[in-house]
Amino acid sequence: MSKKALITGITGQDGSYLAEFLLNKNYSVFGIVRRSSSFNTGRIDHLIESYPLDKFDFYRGDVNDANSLIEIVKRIEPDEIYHLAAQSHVKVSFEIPVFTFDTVATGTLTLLEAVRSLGLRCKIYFAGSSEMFGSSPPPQNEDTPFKPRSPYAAGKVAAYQLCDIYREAYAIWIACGILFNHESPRRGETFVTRKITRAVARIQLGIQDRLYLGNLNARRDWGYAPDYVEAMWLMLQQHEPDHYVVATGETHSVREFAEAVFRYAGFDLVWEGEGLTEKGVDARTGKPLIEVHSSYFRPLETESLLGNAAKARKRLGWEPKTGFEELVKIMVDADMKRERMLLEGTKVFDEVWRTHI
Ligand code: NAP
Ligand code: G4F
Repeated sequence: MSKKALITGITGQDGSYLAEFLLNKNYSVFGIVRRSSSFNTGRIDHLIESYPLDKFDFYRGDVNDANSLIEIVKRIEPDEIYHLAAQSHVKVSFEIPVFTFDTVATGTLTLLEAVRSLGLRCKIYFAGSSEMFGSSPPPQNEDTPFKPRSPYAAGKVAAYQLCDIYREAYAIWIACGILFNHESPRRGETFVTRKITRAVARIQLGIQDRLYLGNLNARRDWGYAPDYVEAMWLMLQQHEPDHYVVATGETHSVREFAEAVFRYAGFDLVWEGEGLTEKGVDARTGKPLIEVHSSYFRPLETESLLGNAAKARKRLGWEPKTGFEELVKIMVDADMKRERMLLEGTKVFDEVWRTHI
Protein backbone atom coordinates (compact mmCIF):
# COMPACT_ATOMS: atom_id res chain seq x y z
CA MET A 1 0.00 0.00 0.00
CA SER A 2 1.39 3.39 -0.93
CA LYS A 3 1.32 6.13 1.69
CA LYS A 4 -1.37 8.80 1.51
CA ALA A 5 -0.46 12.47 1.79
CA LEU A 6 -2.81 15.40 2.20
CA ILE A 7 -1.51 18.82 1.16
CA THR A 8 -3.20 22.08 2.16
CA GLY A 9 -2.08 24.87 -0.21
CA ILE A 10 -1.49 22.38 -3.04
CA THR A 11 -2.19 25.05 -5.68
CA GLY A 12 0.69 27.22 -4.44
CA GLN A 13 4.35 27.16 -5.43
CA ASP A 14 5.47 24.68 -2.78
CA GLY A 15 2.31 22.57 -2.87
CA SER A 16 2.75 21.84 -6.57
CA TYR A 17 6.43 20.85 -6.25
CA LEU A 18 5.70 18.78 -3.16
CA ALA A 19 2.88 16.94 -4.93
CA GLU A 20 5.26 16.03 -7.77
CA PHE A 21 7.95 14.98 -5.31
CA LEU A 22 5.57 12.70 -3.39
CA LEU A 23 4.03 11.19 -6.54
CA ASN A 24 7.57 10.32 -7.65
CA LYS A 25 7.93 8.49 -4.33
CA ASN A 26 4.77 6.53 -5.12
CA TYR A 27 2.52 8.33 -2.62
CA SER A 28 -1.16 8.87 -3.29
CA VAL A 29 -1.52 12.63 -3.06
CA PHE A 30 -4.66 14.58 -2.16
CA GLY A 31 -4.98 18.32 -2.01
CA ILE A 32 -7.34 20.92 -0.64
CA VAL A 33 -8.29 23.57 -3.18
CA ARG A 34 -10.29 26.61 -2.18
CA ARG A 35 -13.03 28.05 -4.29
CA SER A 36 -12.03 30.88 -6.59
CA SER A 37 -13.96 32.85 -9.22
CA SER A 38 -11.16 32.13 -11.69
CA PHE A 39 -9.08 29.00 -12.30
CA ASN A 40 -6.56 28.47 -9.52
CA THR A 41 -5.21 25.02 -10.39
CA GLY A 42 -2.70 26.16 -13.04
CA ARG A 43 0.28 24.81 -11.07
CA ILE A 44 -1.27 21.33 -10.72
CA ASP A 45 -3.28 20.92 -13.92
CA HIS A 46 -0.58 18.70 -15.42
CA LEU A 47 -0.93 16.36 -12.40
CA ILE A 48 -4.73 16.32 -12.63
CA GLU A 49 -4.39 15.33 -16.29
CA SER A 50 -1.66 12.70 -15.78
CA TYR A 51 -2.69 10.68 -12.74
CA PRO A 52 -5.70 8.48 -11.95
CA LEU A 53 -7.94 9.72 -9.15
CA ASP A 54 -6.70 7.16 -6.64
CA LYS A 55 -3.14 8.57 -7.10
CA PHE A 56 -3.90 12.28 -7.30
CA ASP A 57 -7.09 14.12 -6.48
CA PHE A 58 -8.28 17.27 -4.79
CA TYR A 59 -11.20 18.36 -2.65
CA ARG A 60 -12.82 21.75 -2.29
CA GLY A 61 -12.18 23.15 1.15
CA ASP A 62 -10.79 26.01 3.13
CA VAL A 63 -8.56 25.97 6.19
CA ASN A 64 -10.98 28.35 7.87
CA ASP A 65 -13.93 26.02 7.33
CA ALA A 66 -13.71 23.42 10.10
CA ASN A 67 -16.41 21.16 8.66
CA SER A 68 -14.75 20.86 5.27
CA LEU A 69 -11.40 20.07 6.91
CA ILE A 70 -12.91 17.39 9.16
CA GLU A 71 -14.75 15.79 6.22
CA ILE A 72 -11.64 15.72 4.03
CA VAL A 73 -9.32 14.41 6.73
CA LYS A 74 -11.88 11.75 7.71
CA ARG A 75 -12.36 10.64 4.11
CA ILE A 76 -8.66 10.41 3.24
CA GLU A 77 -7.16 9.27 6.56
CA PRO A 78 -3.75 10.49 5.43
CA ASP A 79 -0.46 9.10 6.75
CA GLU A 80 1.10 12.53 6.32
CA ILE A 81 -0.38 16.03 6.24
CA TYR A 82 1.62 18.88 4.77
CA HIS A 83 0.03 22.09 5.99
CA LEU A 84 1.12 24.79 3.52
CA ALA A 85 -2.03 26.89 3.08
CA ALA A 86 -1.57 30.56 3.93
CA GLN A 87 -2.02 34.11 2.73
CA SER A 88 1.74 34.16 2.29
CA HIS A 89 2.48 37.67 1.01
CA VAL A 90 4.06 39.77 3.76
CA LYS A 91 3.26 43.21 2.30
CA VAL A 92 -0.35 42.14 1.64
CA SER A 93 -0.59 41.03 5.28
CA PHE A 94 -0.42 44.72 6.29
CA GLU A 95 -3.34 45.44 3.95
CA ILE A 96 -5.55 42.49 4.99
CA PRO A 97 -4.18 41.67 8.46
CA VAL A 98 -7.28 40.02 9.93
CA PHE A 99 -7.76 37.73 6.93
CA THR A 100 -4.05 36.89 6.93
CA PHE A 101 -3.96 36.11 10.64
CA ASP A 102 -7.15 34.03 10.31
CA THR A 103 -5.72 31.95 7.49
CA VAL A 104 -2.26 31.52 8.95
CA ALA A 105 -2.97 31.12 12.67
CA THR A 106 -6.64 30.14 13.02
CA GLY A 107 -6.41 27.99 9.88
CA THR A 108 -3.60 25.99 11.49
CA LEU A 109 -5.56 25.65 14.73
CA THR A 110 -8.61 24.48 12.78
CA LEU A 111 -6.54 21.77 11.09
CA LEU A 112 -5.00 20.67 14.41
CA GLU A 113 -8.47 20.50 15.95
CA ALA A 114 -9.73 18.40 13.03
CA VAL A 115 -6.91 15.88 13.54
CA ARG A 116 -7.33 15.88 17.31
CA SER A 117 -11.11 15.48 17.26
CA LEU A 118 -10.90 12.60 14.77
CA GLY A 119 -8.20 10.90 16.86
CA LEU A 120 -6.19 10.42 13.64
CA ARG A 121 -2.62 9.12 14.04
CA CYS A 122 -0.69 10.81 11.27
CA LYS A 123 2.40 12.95 10.84
CA ILE A 124 1.94 16.68 10.24
CA TYR A 125 4.31 19.18 8.64
CA PHE A 126 3.76 22.84 9.52
CA ALA A 127 5.16 25.49 7.17
CA GLY A 128 6.90 27.93 9.50
CA SER A 129 8.87 30.83 8.07
CA SER A 130 12.13 32.72 8.50
CA GLU A 131 9.90 35.82 8.57
CA MET A 132 9.17 34.75 12.19
CA PHE A 133 12.73 35.87 13.09
CA GLY A 134 11.85 39.44 12.07
CA SER A 135 14.29 41.81 13.73
CA SER A 136 16.54 39.12 15.28
CA PRO A 137 19.94 39.74 13.67
CA PRO A 138 21.48 37.15 11.33
CA PRO A 139 22.58 34.41 11.22
CA GLN A 140 19.35 32.73 12.43
CA ASN A 141 18.96 29.13 13.56
CA GLU A 142 16.45 27.09 15.61
CA ASP A 143 17.51 28.89 18.83
CA THR A 144 17.12 32.43 17.50
CA PRO A 145 14.24 34.32 19.19
CA PHE A 146 11.17 35.13 17.11
CA LYS A 147 10.67 38.91 16.78
CA PRO A 148 7.97 39.11 14.10
CA ARG A 149 7.61 42.28 12.02
CA SER A 150 4.34 41.72 10.15
CA PRO A 151 0.80 40.40 10.75
CA TYR A 152 1.82 37.42 8.58
CA ALA A 153 4.84 36.67 10.78
CA ALA A 154 2.82 37.09 13.99
CA GLY A 155 0.31 34.60 12.58
CA LYS A 156 3.08 32.11 11.80
CA VAL A 157 4.53 32.48 15.32
CA ALA A 158 1.08 31.87 16.84
CA ALA A 159 0.58 28.82 14.61
CA TYR A 160 4.06 27.54 15.45
CA GLN A 161 3.29 27.83 19.17
CA LEU A 162 -0.05 26.07 18.70
CA CYS A 163 1.82 23.20 17.02
CA ASP A 164 4.08 22.96 20.10
CA ILE A 165 1.02 22.97 22.38
CA TYR A 166 -0.83 20.27 20.40
CA ARG A 167 2.32 18.13 20.24
CA GLU A 168 2.78 18.26 24.01
CA ALA A 169 -0.87 18.21 25.08
CA TYR A 170 -2.21 15.55 22.69
CA ALA A 171 0.93 13.75 21.47
CA ILE A 172 0.15 14.77 17.90
CA TRP A 173 3.20 14.23 15.66
CA ILE A 174 4.03 17.68 14.23
CA ALA A 175 7.30 18.82 12.68
CA CYS A 176 7.90 22.51 12.01
CA GLY A 177 10.04 23.68 9.13
CA ILE A 178 11.44 27.20 9.43
CA LEU A 179 12.07 27.73 5.76
CA PHE A 180 13.96 30.71 4.42
CA ASN A 181 12.84 32.27 1.12
CA HIS A 182 12.67 29.79 -1.73
CA GLU A 183 11.87 30.70 -5.28
CA SER A 184 11.26 29.16 -8.68
CA PRO A 185 9.57 29.81 -12.04
CA ARG A 186 6.32 28.95 -10.20
CA ARG A 187 6.78 31.72 -7.62
CA GLY A 188 3.86 34.16 -7.46
CA GLU A 189 4.53 37.14 -9.74
CA THR A 190 4.38 39.73 -6.92
CA PHE A 191 7.20 38.27 -4.82
CA VAL A 192 10.36 40.23 -5.46
CA THR A 193 12.48 37.59 -7.24
CA ARG A 194 9.78 36.64 -9.72
CA LYS A 195 8.78 40.28 -10.18
CA ILE A 196 12.37 40.99 -11.24
CA THR A 197 12.89 37.94 -13.49
CA ARG A 198 9.55 38.49 -15.21
CA ALA A 199 10.29 42.19 -15.67
CA VAL A 200 13.71 41.61 -17.24
CA ALA A 201 12.13 39.28 -19.79
CA ARG A 202 9.39 41.77 -20.61
CA ILE A 203 11.82 44.70 -20.82
CA GLN A 204 14.03 42.74 -23.20
CA LEU A 205 11.03 41.91 -25.38
CA GLY A 206 9.82 45.53 -25.32
CA ILE A 207 6.56 44.70 -23.50
CA GLN A 208 7.50 46.60 -20.32
CA ASP A 209 9.37 49.89 -19.99
CA ARG A 210 10.89 49.67 -16.51
CA LEU A 211 10.59 47.96 -13.14
CA TYR A 212 9.48 49.63 -9.90
CA LEU A 213 10.78 48.21 -6.63
CA GLY A 214 10.73 49.07 -2.91
CA ASN A 215 13.52 48.44 -0.40
CA LEU A 216 16.63 47.48 -2.39
CA ASN A 217 18.72 46.96 0.74
CA ALA A 218 16.69 44.16 2.38
CA ARG A 219 18.69 40.94 2.47
CA ARG A 220 17.33 37.45 1.97
CA ASP A 221 18.67 33.90 1.98
CA TRP A 222 17.18 32.70 -1.34
CA GLY A 223 17.02 29.01 -2.25
CA TYR A 224 15.28 26.92 -4.91
CA ALA A 225 11.80 25.64 -4.02
CA PRO A 226 12.16 22.03 -5.32
CA ASP A 227 15.20 21.58 -3.02
CA TYR A 228 13.11 22.78 -0.08
CA VAL A 229 10.13 20.45 -0.51
CA GLU A 230 12.54 17.54 -0.12
CA ALA A 231 13.42 18.92 3.34
CA MET A 232 9.70 18.95 4.26
CA TRP A 233 9.42 15.29 3.37
CA LEU A 234 12.64 14.37 5.20
CA MET A 235 11.28 15.98 8.38
CA LEU A 236 8.30 13.61 8.30
CA GLN A 237 10.49 10.53 7.77
CA GLN A 238 12.16 11.02 11.18
CA HIS A 239 11.22 9.01 14.23
CA GLU A 240 10.62 12.07 16.42
CA PRO A 241 9.07 15.40 15.38
CA ASP A 242 11.34 18.43 15.61
CA HIS A 243 11.97 21.97 14.32
CA TYR A 244 14.40 22.60 11.48
CA VAL A 245 15.79 25.67 9.77
CA VAL A 246 16.08 25.17 6.00
CA ALA A 247 18.31 27.69 4.22
CA THR A 248 21.29 28.05 1.89
CA GLY A 249 23.56 29.93 4.34
CA GLU A 250 24.11 32.70 1.77
CA THR A 251 22.48 36.11 1.82
CA HIS A 252 22.00 38.74 -0.91
CA SER A 253 20.28 42.11 -1.07
CA VAL A 254 17.36 42.78 -3.40
CA ARG A 255 19.78 45.09 -5.25
CA GLU A 256 22.22 42.18 -5.75
CA PHE A 257 19.44 39.90 -6.98
CA ALA A 258 18.39 42.53 -9.51
CA GLU A 259 22.01 43.05 -10.62
CA ALA A 260 22.48 39.30 -11.14
CA VAL A 261 19.23 39.05 -13.13
CA PHE A 262 19.94 42.00 -15.41
CA ARG A 263 23.56 40.87 -15.90
CA TYR A 264 22.43 37.36 -16.86
CA ALA A 265 19.92 38.86 -19.31
CA GLY A 266 22.75 40.81 -20.97
CA PHE A 267 22.20 44.30 -19.52
CA ASP A 268 24.92 46.49 -18.03
CA LEU A 269 23.11 47.95 -15.00
CA VAL A 270 24.57 50.91 -13.06
CA TRP A 271 23.00 52.63 -10.05
CA GLU A 272 22.49 56.38 -9.80
CA GLY A 273 21.00 58.58 -7.05
CA GLU A 274 19.88 57.38 -3.65
CA GLY A 275 16.80 56.66 -1.54
CA LEU A 276 13.53 57.17 -3.39
CA THR A 277 15.36 58.76 -6.35
CA GLU A 278 17.74 55.84 -6.87
CA LYS A 279 17.63 54.32 -10.35
CA GLY A 280 19.17 51.31 -12.05
CA VAL A 281 20.24 52.61 -15.45
CA ASP A 282 21.24 50.82 -18.65
CA ALA A 283 24.92 51.89 -18.96
CA ARG A 284 24.81 51.55 -22.75
CA THR A 285 21.70 53.65 -23.45
CA GLY A 286 21.29 55.74 -20.28
CA LYS A 287 17.68 54.50 -20.04
CA PRO A 288 16.29 53.79 -16.54
CA LEU A 289 15.52 50.10 -16.09
CA ILE A 290 14.70 50.12 -12.35
CA GLU A 291 13.15 52.86 -10.24
CA VAL A 292 12.26 52.95 -6.57
CA HIS A 293 8.62 53.55 -5.63
CA SER A 294 7.35 54.27 -2.12
CA SER A 295 4.27 52.06 -2.59
CA TYR A 296 6.42 48.90 -2.44
CA PHE A 297 7.87 49.66 1.01
CA ARG A 298 6.33 48.00 4.07
CA PRO A 299 5.30 49.72 7.30
CA LEU A 300 7.86 47.47 9.03
CA GLU A 301 10.63 45.48 7.39
CA THR A 302 12.53 42.29 8.15
CA GLU A 303 15.89 43.72 7.13
CA SER A 304 18.22 40.76 7.01
CA LEU A 305 17.79 37.00 6.84
CA LEU A 306 20.59 34.45 6.70
CA GLY A 307 19.88 30.91 7.83
CA ASN A 308 22.12 28.37 9.50
CA ALA A 309 20.76 24.95 8.44
CA ALA A 310 23.42 22.90 10.27
CA LYS A 311 20.77 20.89 12.15
CA ALA A 312 18.92 19.92 8.95
CA ARG A 313 22.23 19.00 7.34
CA LYS A 314 23.26 16.83 10.28
CA ARG A 315 19.96 15.16 11.21
CA LEU A 316 18.16 15.03 7.87
CA GLY A 317 21.17 14.83 5.57
CA TRP A 318 19.62 17.76 3.68
CA GLU A 319 21.71 20.12 1.55
CA PRO A 320 20.59 22.79 -0.93
CA LYS A 321 21.50 21.61 -4.43
CA THR A 322 20.94 24.89 -6.28
CA GLY A 323 23.10 27.98 -5.75
CA PHE A 324 22.24 31.66 -6.17
CA GLU A 325 23.51 32.13 -9.76
CA GLU A 326 21.84 28.89 -10.87
CA LEU A 327 18.55 30.03 -9.32
CA VAL A 328 18.77 33.31 -11.24
CA LYS A 329 19.47 31.43 -14.46
CA ILE A 330 16.56 28.99 -13.98
CA MET A 331 14.11 31.81 -13.26
CA VAL A 332 15.24 34.17 -16.02
CA ASP A 333 15.33 31.39 -18.64
CA ALA A 334 11.80 30.29 -17.68
CA ASP A 335 10.38 33.83 -17.79
CA MET A 336 12.14 34.57 -21.09
CA LYS A 337 10.62 31.47 -22.62
CA ARG A 338 7.20 32.14 -21.15
CA GLU A 339 7.01 35.81 -22.15
CA ARG A 340 8.33 35.11 -25.64
CA MET A 341 5.73 32.45 -26.23
CA LEU A 342 2.95 34.57 -24.72
CA LEU A 343 3.96 37.30 -27.14
CA GLU A 344 3.77 34.83 -29.98
CA GLY A 345 0.35 33.76 -28.75
CA THR A 346 1.33 30.27 -27.65
CA LYS A 347 0.02 29.06 -24.34
CA VAL A 348 2.93 27.44 -22.53
CA PHE A 349 2.49 28.05 -18.85
CA ASP A 350 2.52 24.49 -17.66
CA GLU A 351 5.06 23.41 -20.23
CA VAL A 352 7.52 25.93 -18.78
CA TRP A 353 6.71 24.81 -15.28
CA ARG A 354 7.02 21.14 -16.14
CA THR A 355 10.48 21.57 -17.58
CA HIS A 356 11.67 23.29 -14.43
CA ILE A 357 10.99 20.76 -11.75
P1 NAP B 1 1.78 30.37 -2.04
O1 NAP B 1 2.34 30.12 -3.40
O2 NAP B 1 1.27 31.72 -1.70
O3 NAP B 1 0.61 29.28 -1.80
C1 NAP B 1 -0.28 29.39 -0.72
C2 NAP B 1 -1.33 28.32 -0.87
O4 NAP B 1 -2.28 28.44 0.20
C3 NAP B 1 -2.16 28.42 -2.17
O5 NAP B 1 -2.46 27.11 -2.60
C4 NAP B 1 -3.42 29.11 -1.71
O6 NAP B 1 -4.53 28.90 -2.54
C5 NAP B 1 -3.60 28.43 -0.37
N1 NAP B 1 -4.53 29.11 0.53
C6 NAP B 1 -4.53 30.41 0.91
N2 NAP B 1 -5.54 30.63 1.76
C7 NAP B 1 -6.21 29.47 1.92
C8 NAP B 1 -7.34 29.06 2.66
N3 NAP B 1 -8.00 29.91 3.44
N4 NAP B 1 -7.73 27.75 2.59
C9 NAP B 1 -7.08 26.87 1.79
N5 NAP B 1 -6.01 27.20 1.07
C10 NAP B 1 -5.57 28.49 1.13
O7 NAP B 1 2.86 29.99 -0.92
P2 NAP B 1 4.17 29.08 -1.05
O8 NAP B 1 5.31 29.94 -1.45
O9 NAP B 1 3.86 27.86 -1.80
O10 NAP B 1 4.42 28.72 0.48
C11 NAP B 1 3.82 27.58 1.07
C12 NAP B 1 3.78 27.76 2.58
O11 NAP B 1 5.11 27.95 3.07
C13 NAP B 1 2.99 28.97 3.05
O12 NAP B 1 2.39 28.65 4.29
C14 NAP B 1 4.05 30.04 3.27
O13 NAP B 1 3.61 30.97 4.22
C15 NAP B 1 5.20 29.20 3.76
N6 NAP B 1 6.55 29.70 3.48
C16 NAP B 1 6.91 30.02 2.21
C17 NAP B 1 8.20 30.43 1.97
C18 NAP B 1 8.66 30.78 0.58
O14 NAP B 1 9.74 31.41 0.45
N7 NAP B 1 7.96 30.36 -0.45
C19 NAP B 1 9.12 30.54 3.02
C20 NAP B 1 8.71 30.19 4.30
C21 NAP B 1 7.41 29.76 4.52
P3 NAP B 1 -4.75 29.78 -3.89
O15 NAP B 1 -3.83 29.18 -4.92
O16 NAP B 1 -6.19 29.59 -4.19
O17 NAP B 1 -4.37 31.19 -3.56
O1 G4F C 1 9.73 38.55 -2.13
P1 G4F C 1 9.17 39.13 -0.90
O2 G4F C 1 7.80 39.71 -0.99
O3 G4F C 1 9.28 38.03 0.21
P2 G4F C 1 9.28 38.09 1.82
O4 G4F C 1 8.60 39.30 2.32
O5 G4F C 1 10.68 37.86 2.27
O6 G4F C 1 8.36 36.85 2.18
C1 G4F C 1 8.54 35.58 1.55
O7 G4F C 1 9.48 34.84 2.27
C2 G4F C 1 9.09 34.51 3.63
C3 G4F C 1 10.24 33.72 4.25
O8 G4F C 1 11.18 34.61 4.80
C4 G4F C 1 7.81 33.69 3.55
F1 G4F C 1 7.43 33.31 4.80
C5 G4F C 1 6.72 34.51 2.90
O9 G4F C 1 5.54 33.71 2.79
C6 G4F C 1 7.17 34.90 1.50
O10 G4F C 1 7.28 33.71 0.73
O11 G4F C 1 10.13 40.31 -0.38
C7 G4F C 1 11.50 40.09 -0.15
C8 G4F C 1 12.16 41.43 0.15
C9 G4F C 1 11.44 42.24 1.22
O12 G4F C 1 12.40 42.77 2.09
C10 G4F C 1 10.78 43.38 0.46
O13 G4F C 1 10.63 44.59 1.18
O14 G4F C 1 12.12 42.23 -1.03
C11 G4F C 1 11.76 43.55 -0.68
N1 G4F C 1 11.20 44.21 -1.85
C12 G4F C 1 11.74 45.30 -2.47
N2 G4F C 1 10.95 45.68 -3.49
C13 G4F C 1 10.07 43.87 -2.49
C14 G4F C 1 9.92 44.79 -3.53
N3 G4F C 1 9.19 42.86 -2.29
C15 G4F C 1 8.13 42.76 -3.13
N4 G4F C 1 7.26 41.74 -2.97
N5 G4F C 1 7.92 43.65 -4.16
C16 G4F C 1 8.79 44.69 -4.39
O15 G4F C 1 8.60 45.49 -5.31
